[in-house]
Amino acid sequence: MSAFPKGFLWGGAVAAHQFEGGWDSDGKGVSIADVMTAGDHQTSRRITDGVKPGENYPNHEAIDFYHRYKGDVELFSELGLNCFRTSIAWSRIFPNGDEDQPNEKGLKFYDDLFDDLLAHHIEPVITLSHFEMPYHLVQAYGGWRNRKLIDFFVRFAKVVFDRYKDKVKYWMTFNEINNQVGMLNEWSLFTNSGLVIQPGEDKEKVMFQAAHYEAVASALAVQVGHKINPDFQIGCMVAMGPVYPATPNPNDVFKAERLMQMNYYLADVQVKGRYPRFLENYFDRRKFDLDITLEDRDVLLAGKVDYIGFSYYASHVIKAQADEPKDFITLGNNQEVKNETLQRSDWGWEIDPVGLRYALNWFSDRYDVPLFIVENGLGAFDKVERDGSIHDNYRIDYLRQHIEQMRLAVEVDGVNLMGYTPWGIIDLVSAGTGQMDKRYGVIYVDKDDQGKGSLARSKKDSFDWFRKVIQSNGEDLA
Ligand code: P53
Repeated sequence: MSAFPKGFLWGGAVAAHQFEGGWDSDGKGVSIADVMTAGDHQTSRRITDGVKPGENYPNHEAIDFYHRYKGDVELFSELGLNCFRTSIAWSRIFPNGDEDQPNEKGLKFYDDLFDDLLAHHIEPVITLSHFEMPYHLVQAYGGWRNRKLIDFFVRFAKVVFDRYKDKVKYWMTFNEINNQVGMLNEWSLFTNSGLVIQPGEDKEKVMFQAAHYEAVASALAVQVGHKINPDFQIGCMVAMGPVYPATPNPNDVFKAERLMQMNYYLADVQVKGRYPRFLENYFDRRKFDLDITLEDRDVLLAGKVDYIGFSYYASHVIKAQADEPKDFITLGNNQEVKNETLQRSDWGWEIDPVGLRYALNWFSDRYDVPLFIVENGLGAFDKVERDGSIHDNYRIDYLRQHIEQMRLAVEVDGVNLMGYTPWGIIDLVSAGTGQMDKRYGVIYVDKDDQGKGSLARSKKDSFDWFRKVIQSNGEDLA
């Protein structure tokens, strides 16, 4: 007997802008992902002022799923996935974001994709906004700093909920909505909210305002969605990286706890429908004077999500400073301490399977809603052997150890878990670095950081391994 319930969702996760390509096909507008260049280990991605000739934009072609999806869905089916998490590129449906009428060709693409998935008994799990808002909304409105974005988003949500109401049951509103809180850097402010901070602006205040409008938009979408189809399961999506204290010194312990409260306040807002007290107090003390109306508060309460979707890659360790500031802290503003008990990925992400069990328990204690692990995985270099095979034992080990912990959380801790969709089930463009060679997939794609390659797909060793895991409902991890 499996520890996992019957109907447990086993899938793979991707995001439109990281794998579709076809960035200007069939009327699609420019998205914020289309103006981000490729970076690497050393160099960050740059945000250009529109699409500029001569720059390398890895998302423009990505892995060309837009034109190859039928073959890829065949592979997903062979792998045995019973669900598949992707996102709808907002700029395919509303190319500029502020139109009254949607782009029919964009809608048609997802009709065809969802039909194809369903024909293969693969349930679509759909994120509405995954780092890909229309770029025009940045240029003309300043991104989510502007309250008007709520209407544009809700219009988009309503159109796709209506259109796909009989094809899609599982939804999420904003991908990793809390990255901007945890990192508070140029990249996260842009990818989460289309924010470009102007000289003299307080980025913290701008971020909290944008995140508030997003939370309101999410809550309105939840209400609209449930009206359109009461069977919809609509979740929030947060990035989870547990923060541990470096020592038992209570100052370290308290700092780690405060970082957790801060990093997950957007889960409070979306699951409980209200802000946590410490943050309300912080807004007051800082005199931010945010535009948070009484109506907004009603909307938040009336639009609580049905479940928490979250990503889990790594954990963090933090130490209090001698002159620790009393107030706002983000992980991004703090020196992280190396966790000597853990190994790191090639990109320096700490590999912590037990942290996944910790995370599941943390969410479970704090929020009484089902949980869904919608991203997890190891970004690594893969070597293609002369016969074309790829022996990615490191990836199998990573996934096995995480599934083992997930299983303990379900079996021993009684966590209510809906499913597991490892990230980048097919190799795709990294969000953080824009690289192709930071690979997560069990399906290899022949394309490198320079954009060269045939785009041919092939199976890694992890493909057969994961197929057996799914077939045995998580029992056979050998
Ligand atoms: P990449 C960290 C940094 C960048 C994106 O990340 C992240 C995270 C994890 O919190 O978010 C998610 O591609 C995101 C995906 C992304 C994946 O992590 O930088 O939802 O879009 O690709 C992995 O290795």
